[in-house]
Amino acid sequence: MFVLPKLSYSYDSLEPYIDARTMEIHLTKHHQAYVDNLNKALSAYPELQKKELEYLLLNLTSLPDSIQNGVNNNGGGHYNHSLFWQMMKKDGAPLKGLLLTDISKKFGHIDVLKESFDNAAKSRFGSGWAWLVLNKSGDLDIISTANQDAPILQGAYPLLGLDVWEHAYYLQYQNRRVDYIQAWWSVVNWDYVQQRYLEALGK
Ligand code: MN3
Repeated sequence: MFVLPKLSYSYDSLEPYIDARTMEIHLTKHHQAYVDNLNKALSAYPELQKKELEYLLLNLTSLPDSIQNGVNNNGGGHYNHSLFWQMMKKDGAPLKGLLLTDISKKFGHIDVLKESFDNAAKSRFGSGWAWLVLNKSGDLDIISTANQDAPILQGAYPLLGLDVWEHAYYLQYQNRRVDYIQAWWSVVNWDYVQQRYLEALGK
């Protein structure tokens, strides 16, 4: 059975950028629903309940037809959000080190990466995510995914992701997605992003 992860910080830690009530509802209602519905989808398949989440997502088409959508949506939701919570923290340090060097090589400057990421987040129609990933060629790349599709479905390894579903910002920002995106940069946990990058490179 899959379980809701615990936050390593309190609901109000990310204020004033993301308010406590949004964090609480996002984790305990939205993320919890993905976990519950994933478990429900797998309830008739004890052998699948023992698999890792990544295995289930990467082998969707080998799962029983009747649960493929449920596992994609709810398994993807559980996967994406479990990363998302760790990708944020209060008073995170600015990015430095190898990832900053490689971003500068690839994009010219971290501000260019942010602009490109912002565009992916702003232009995602409806619900979805923006991501900084290592794509399947092993290059740093910006992508956007619809709904709860996980980046690993397209062979991309997620380094940093932003939830742009309305439930992630509507209480505080209403329809102002752009203001939410701008504020969110203040709570990015670059140490964690860097750690994921080094792990992906085997360093
Ligand atoms: Mn969400």
